[in-house]
Amino acid sequence: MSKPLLLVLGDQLSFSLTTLQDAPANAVVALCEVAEEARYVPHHIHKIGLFLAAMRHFAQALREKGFQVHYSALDDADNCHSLIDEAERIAQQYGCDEIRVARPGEWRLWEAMQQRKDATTPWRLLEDERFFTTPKDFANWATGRKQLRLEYFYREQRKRTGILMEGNEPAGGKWNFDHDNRQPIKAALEFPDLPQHRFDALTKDALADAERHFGDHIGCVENFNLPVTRRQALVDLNHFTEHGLADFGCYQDAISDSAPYLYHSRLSAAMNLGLLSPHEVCAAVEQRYYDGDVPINAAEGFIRQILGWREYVRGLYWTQMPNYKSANQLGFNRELPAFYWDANTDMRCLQRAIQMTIDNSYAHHIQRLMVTGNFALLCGVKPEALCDWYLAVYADASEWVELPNTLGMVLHADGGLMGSKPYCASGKYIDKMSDHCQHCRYSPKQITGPKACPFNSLYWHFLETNAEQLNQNPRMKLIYGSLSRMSDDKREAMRQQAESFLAQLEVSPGYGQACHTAGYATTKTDGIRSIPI
Ligand code: FAD
Ligand code: DLZ
Ligand code: SF4
Repeated sequence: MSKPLLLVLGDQLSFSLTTLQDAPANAVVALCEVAEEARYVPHHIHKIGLFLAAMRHFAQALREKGFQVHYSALDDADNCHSLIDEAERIAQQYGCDEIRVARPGEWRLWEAMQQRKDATTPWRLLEDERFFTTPKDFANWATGRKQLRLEYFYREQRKRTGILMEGNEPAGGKWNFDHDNRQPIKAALEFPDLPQHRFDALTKDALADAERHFGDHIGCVENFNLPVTRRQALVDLNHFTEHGLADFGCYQDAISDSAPYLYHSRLSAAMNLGLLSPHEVCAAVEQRYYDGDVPINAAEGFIRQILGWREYVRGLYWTQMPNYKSANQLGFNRELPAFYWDANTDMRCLQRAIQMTIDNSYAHHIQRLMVTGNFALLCGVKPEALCDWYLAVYADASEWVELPNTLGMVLHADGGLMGSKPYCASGKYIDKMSDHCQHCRYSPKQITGPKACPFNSLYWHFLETNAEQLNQNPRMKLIYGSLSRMSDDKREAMRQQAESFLAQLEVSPGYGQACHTAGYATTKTDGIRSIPI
C-alpha cells in the first residue's frame, strides 16, 4: 500500500486543503520551517514570525485531529533548510513512496516540484481548491478574449457564485458602486481599533525564534499583532464586519497621515495563509448587507476585492508565468531608492507609508498603489527591484498576488494586461485623498522651485519620457493634450527639475547595499540554494 508524505506549506494552513483530503491512515503530514524561505528576499520580521507561529499552531491542530505529523523546526540539526530537500529527506526517513503537495503560491517552487516528478521519491502536484476559481477556470474564461478586464471577470464570478445576486440581477441594481467609494480623509473620522491578540507560549517562542535567527531583517517583533490561529483570524473577521465594513466603501481610497488601517479589513495575511477562506469572508460580508447592517457600496466594494481582484490576479499569475516576471514594457532600469528600506525621506507621504510598513508589515492598497508604487513608476524603478521589496516587506505577500499588482498594476510592465492605463498621479491626487501635504516641507501646488512637490515634475517627466508608448492610449489622450499645450519654457523647467531630482536619487545605493546601509544583512539569492543558519 502506498505511503504518502503530505507536505503542507506555510501558506496552506487549512483543513480543507486538497492534500489533506482522503489521506490514507499511514500518511505522514509534514510542515517544514526552512531558512531559505525567510531569506530568498529579506522578509519583514513580522512576516517570518507570522509564518512560524501559524505553522506551529496548525501542526498542533493537525495532531489533535489525529494526523501523524512531522514538524521540521529551524533549530533541528538535520534540517536541510530548503523546502524541496527537506521534504525528500523526511519522506526517506519515514519510508514514504511519494510526496503530495498542493500548488504552491510561487512559481519558483512549482517549477522545482515539477522537476522532481520523476525523482526517486516522486512529487505529485495537486490543485489548490481553496479559491473561488482554479487557474484552469481562468484560462477558460480568458480564451478568445482580446482584453482581460477585471470587470467582466468579476461579473461572471458574481453570476456563477450567486454572491450579491438577486435572481439574475446584481443586488442594489448595479454591478459596481466604485463611484461612491472615493471620499477623501476627513479630520473628524474615528477609525476602529484592532483586536489585540494574546500571545500563548507557541506564539512567544515563534517570535523569539524569528528574532534570534532573523533579527537583522526589517521591523521589530515588539508590536506584532497578526492573527496566527484560525480562532484569532475569526475574531478579526467579526471585528471588521462589525466595526469597519460599513465605512469601508466610502473611504476605500483615502489615505491618512496617522492611521495605518482606516476601515480596511487587514484580513489579507490570514486569508493568504489559509486561516480564513475567501468564501467565508465574502459570506460574512454578504450577510451583513442582507441583515441591513451595512450599505451596498460597502458590501459590493469589499466583495469585489476578493471575488474579483484576488481571483483575477491569481488567474493572471498562473496563466502568464514564467514570462510575466521578466516583462518590462516601459524599459525601466533604476534601482530602488534606499529610503524604501528605512523611511529616511523628507517627502511626507512616502515617509509615512514606508514607516507604517516598517512598523506593521502592512500598508493599505492606496498607499501601496498611489504612494510607494506611483513614486517608483514615476522614477522608472526596475520591476525586479520593486517586486522584491513588496514581496519582502508585507506580511500578506506571496508572489501569486504581489507580482501582478506590482509589475502589472503599478509599473504597467505587462503592457496593459492588468490595467488599461498606468496609475500615475501628481502631488495633486495625494493632496486630495490624504492629509499628508499639510505636514510636508514641499507644496503640492508647485511644479518647479525648491518647495515644489517632487511628484509634480516627475509626473510630467514620466509622461514625456514614455510618450511613444502611452500617448495613443485613449484613456491618456486628455493628459497628453494638456502636456502638448504647455509652453516650451515650462516643459524645459519641469524637465530640469525632475532630472536634477532623479540625479540625486541615482546616487542611492542599490538593493543589497540599501539593506546593508540600513543594517539589514541580506543574502539575496538568484534561485534556490541551501542557507545554513
Ligand atoms: P482590504 O482593503 O480590506 O481588502 C479586502 C481584501 O481584498 C484583501 O484582504 C485582499 O485579500 C483583497 N484585495 C484587495 N485588493 C486586492 C488586489 N489588488 N489584489 C488582490 N487582492 C486584493 N495583496 C496581497 O494579499 N498580497 C500581496 O502581496 C499584495 N501586494 C500588493 C502590491 C501592490 C504594489 C499593490 C498595489 C497591491 C498589493 N496587494 C497585495 C493588494 C492589496 O493592497 C492588499 O490585498 C490589501 O492592501 C490588504 O489589506 P486588507 O486586508 O486590509 O485589504
Ligand atoms: C514566507 C515563508 C516563510 C518566512 N517561511 C516558510 C517556512 O519556513 N516554511 C514554509 O513552508 N513556507 C514558508 N514561507 C512561505 C513560502 O515562502 C512560500 O511562499 C509558500 O510555502 C508557497 O506556498
Ligand atoms: Fe507627498 Fe508632495 Fe504632498 Fe509632500 S507635497 S506629502 S511629497 S504629495
